[in-house]
Amino acid sequence: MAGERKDGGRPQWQQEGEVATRPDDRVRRPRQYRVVLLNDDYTTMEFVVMVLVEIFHHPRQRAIEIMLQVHHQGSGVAGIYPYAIAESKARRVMQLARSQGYPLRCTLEPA
Ligand code: TYC
Repeated sequence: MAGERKDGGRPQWQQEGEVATRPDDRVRRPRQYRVVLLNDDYTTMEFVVMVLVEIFHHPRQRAIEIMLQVHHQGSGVAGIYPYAIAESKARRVMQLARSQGYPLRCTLEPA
């Protein structure tokens, strides 16, 4: 019959008699976001290390490395999470910083 298709109109990855799986599982993975810490001249190194340990659960030695990366390079990745978690951690960092009088800032970047 004119216009009839053997594949029933299904996409190539879901032909008749085959299991319907996506060609690449990555398309189902929720998007991840980097929480990026920014350097400033006033927040103490110890406060940044404390934030990296308490909010991002890094071991102290790793927290010191990340803090020094931010201090020397201007920014550094504190962690990578789904959006809602990344946003919540970034908010907590800045609320805690403000409560102590520090200007520490962080931003989110698509990973
Ligand atoms: N540059 C700050 C200082 O010398 C330390 C610092 C590190 C501040 C990392 C912010 O995200 C930051 N006291």
